[in-house]
Amino acid sequence: MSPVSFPSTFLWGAATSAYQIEGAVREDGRTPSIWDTFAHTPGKTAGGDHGDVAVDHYHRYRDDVALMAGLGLGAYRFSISWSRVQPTGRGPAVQRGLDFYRRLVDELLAKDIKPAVTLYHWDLPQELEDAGGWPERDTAYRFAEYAQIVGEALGDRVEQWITLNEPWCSAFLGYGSGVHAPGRTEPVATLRAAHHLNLAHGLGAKALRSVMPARNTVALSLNSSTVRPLTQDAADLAAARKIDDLANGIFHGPILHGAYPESLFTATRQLTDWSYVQDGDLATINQPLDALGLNYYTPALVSAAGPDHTGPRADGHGASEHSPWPAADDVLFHQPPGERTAMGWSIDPTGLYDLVMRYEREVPGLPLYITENGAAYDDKPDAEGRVHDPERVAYLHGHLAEVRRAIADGADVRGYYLWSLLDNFEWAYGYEKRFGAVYVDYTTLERTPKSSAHWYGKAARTGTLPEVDEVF
Ligand code: IFM
Repeated sequence: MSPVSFPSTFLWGAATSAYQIEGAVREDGRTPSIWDTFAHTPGKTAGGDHGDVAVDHYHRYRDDVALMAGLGLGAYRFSISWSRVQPTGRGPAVQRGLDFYRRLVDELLAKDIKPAVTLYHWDLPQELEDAGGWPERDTAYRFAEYAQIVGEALGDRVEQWITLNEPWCSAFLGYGSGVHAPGRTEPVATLRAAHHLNLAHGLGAKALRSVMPARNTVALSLNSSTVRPLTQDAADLAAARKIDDLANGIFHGPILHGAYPESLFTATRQLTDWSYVQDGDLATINQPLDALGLNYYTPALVSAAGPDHTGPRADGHGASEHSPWPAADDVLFHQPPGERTAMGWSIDPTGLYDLVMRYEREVPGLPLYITENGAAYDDKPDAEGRVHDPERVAYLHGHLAEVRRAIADGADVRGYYLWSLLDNFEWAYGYEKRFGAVYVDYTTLERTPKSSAHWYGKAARTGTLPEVDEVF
């Protein structure tokens, strides 16, 4: 295989999120988020796992930054815990909470690692959920207030800003299938939540810009799906179109183009009249963006279910008798052929290429970042304590090569954030699924870079992908 080189300005990063790594859930004024509540509810996470300690990044952040610096990474994407900053989800900020992020950013800058802040990675303050959560409009205004506070505190030293991470998961898994916090299973609330997350993005972007230097960039990260029809039959194409609207159009439509797809309204008409979309909302949501973040893991393969189908409609988003997809009982999800990761997700790097090229065409001129990509495997240390993860190296190589192909074909992809820097709390799967390039021993919390970390570090330092079988 020939070497694959990237532009010299390409950003090589790693990503994490607050609840998945920080721990210290009761320190310095932090209060419970919906994930604290959910994870402590029996039966909601594998093994009853929770983020109380997680990988203790709150206390070990200096070591974690040093690890990144040692590998040669140029950027780090992390999220802010809202309830560390505003324990009730409203009102004045707790400076001790903000101070943690000031220290983290200073540490990153001192090591020449560019910080990228995500404001919301799924951990809504519990008090806001008690007031109705994302299905309620007020949550979007609360988010704007929070965005302004964080923008004021860190806008002088953080240039890259991301409002929301994967709002699809917040809405569809949190309020639809209930496999994520807050665990509600209400189809209409799912669509209301999606709209209010969109509104929060627009209001948040405006709030950030009102307090930050103009050089800073504002984006959001979407887990945009590559949705493939099982066949080219009209019914399967219609099924793919419906899922594309519910996965992509519901966010990209208003955010990038200022309108929801008409076909989305048609498909969900039996559930809702969308009257919660108020005058002026679409203009607010349709803020100019400086970049778009794409998170990609696996494509979706769908077909029409047929009137008599009664079997499972599994879509790889966790076990629930409730579908995350409102008004889509007529759609079936299929396991794509080929190899899978430990999540059961099929490995298809061309899905990333297709996604990038789609958005290059849909929003030409808008810089793109891969803000998450990676894989879970059942990693274990060998007798010498080393962790070899050739499958992850192959996964990263395959996907990065497709990013490079997209760049060669004209896509403006500026950077890539590996998910994830460290093994961490994988939501409903608890600590069972390891996504890290760095292995964490959950008894001692000791960190050991896996071979993929060394492989990726070399890619970052040289701007060229090492061979997949290079030994580290
Ligand atoms: O761990 C998650 C992350 O929080 C959001 N994107 C997908 C990852 C893997 O499931």
